Amino acid sequence: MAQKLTRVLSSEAKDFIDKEIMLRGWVKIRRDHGKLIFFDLRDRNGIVQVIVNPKVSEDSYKVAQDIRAEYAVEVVGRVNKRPEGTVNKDLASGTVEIEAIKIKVLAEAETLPFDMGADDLNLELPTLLDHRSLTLRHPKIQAIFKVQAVIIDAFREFFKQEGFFEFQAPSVVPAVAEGGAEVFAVDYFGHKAYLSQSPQLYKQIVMSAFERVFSVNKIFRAEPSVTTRHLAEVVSLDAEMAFIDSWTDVKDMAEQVVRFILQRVEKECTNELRLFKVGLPQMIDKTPNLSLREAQEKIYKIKGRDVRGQKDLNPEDEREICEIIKRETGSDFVFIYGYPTRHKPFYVYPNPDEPEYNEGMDLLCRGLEWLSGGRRVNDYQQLKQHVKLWKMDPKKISMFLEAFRYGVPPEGGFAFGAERITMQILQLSNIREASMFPRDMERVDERLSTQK
Ligand code: AMO
Repeated sequence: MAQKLTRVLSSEAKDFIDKEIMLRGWVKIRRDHGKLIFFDLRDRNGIVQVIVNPKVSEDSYKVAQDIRAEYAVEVVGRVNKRPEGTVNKDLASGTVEIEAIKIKVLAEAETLPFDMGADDLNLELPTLLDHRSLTLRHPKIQAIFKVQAVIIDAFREFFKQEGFFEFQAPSVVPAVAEGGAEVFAVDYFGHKAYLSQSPQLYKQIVMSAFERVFSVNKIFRAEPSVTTRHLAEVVSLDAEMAFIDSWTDVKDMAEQVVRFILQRVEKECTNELRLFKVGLPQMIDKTPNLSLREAQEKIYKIKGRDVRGQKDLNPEDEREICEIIKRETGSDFVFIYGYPTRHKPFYVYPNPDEPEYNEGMDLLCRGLEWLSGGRRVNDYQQLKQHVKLWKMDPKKISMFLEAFRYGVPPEGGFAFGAERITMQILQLSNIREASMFPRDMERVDERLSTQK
């Protein structure tokens, strides 16, 4: 009996020249040239070309005549070096092709609702998302989530190296962490609860015990507006650190983690970046930082738009300040700090020299906010005072306050949205493309119910 071949992946085929191998995957495109049939076989790490020649295998030729796009197949074949001039530099397997000896259909596929074989899918966003189970198979769509996986993994790796402890925050919470009405209420065994807007309060409690903590959590925002940069469900990458000297320690840590993420994406996602024809955002030696008022002043002076005195930057301001900083310094990133204290959550630390402004910060990149954070109020008395000023009920937040009653050193932290970073790195025009199953005002997968 012939020995069963172990499966070889498409990208490894080039190591088996003149040998027989077995591949498994999906048929991407089939081209019938009469005397020969060609198809591209896609597996989890790439694509390889298969040639079916009736002179080599009559049976394979018969099977290949009937297979269509997205059939799952097993191919036993001989690895041949491609003739000079037919090498495909865009493929890891581009120097070889597989001459089919035996083809087995593992699963048939019905006719596709659209062409999956082209390099770009060119579908409208609703179609792309409605057919996620299919569109996720496309290499360019897969590239988005490969980049995202590297971003999240790099975030984890960086903080582990820095001695941060990973924790899980709850998703069902009794209170609103960030303020505002943008929350989803849930009926929790007859009590009112919410889907967490941010692990903020939990991460500060956990920090008070573990000193340095991070989490990768889902957060939920009932944003009533439909924009290209907001989702209702976000992967939030959070960190919090104790024993800081100043808010700038938090800023520097944020800068380091972004640098680390970009380095890993550059190293591990060359093909993905090439598919999207994008270069990584430029991070210079020291990322510029400006106070909100300095940023508004620059916008006024350079762009002639007077937004001085506004409590925050709007999307147009964010775009303009990034443009200005890019021109002045070459940096695609800029930190903006010092927001009006009373317009931000109660936990943000007011600047002791100018308490109307706080030590909160945002990191902007190419016109979009990537991250928010800053120093927090750690003094128990000051925190109690803030609770009062923000008109909160001290009893309702006493679990949080308890941590600070028993000695919490100066501390701070920040959070990124994983989809925002992915969207920006790949320069996607809509954040929904950077979420496998995006949630927004209009979308919750209606065709995924097990109810009768
Ligand atoms: P903030 O609300 O600014 O801060 O959120 C932090 C980061 O999360 C991402 N983000 C979103 N991404 C997509 N859609 C949304 N609706 C959305 N909302 C937020 C952004 C944003 O910069 N507790 C603070 C963080 C901290 O201070 O540690 C917070 O949640 O990238």
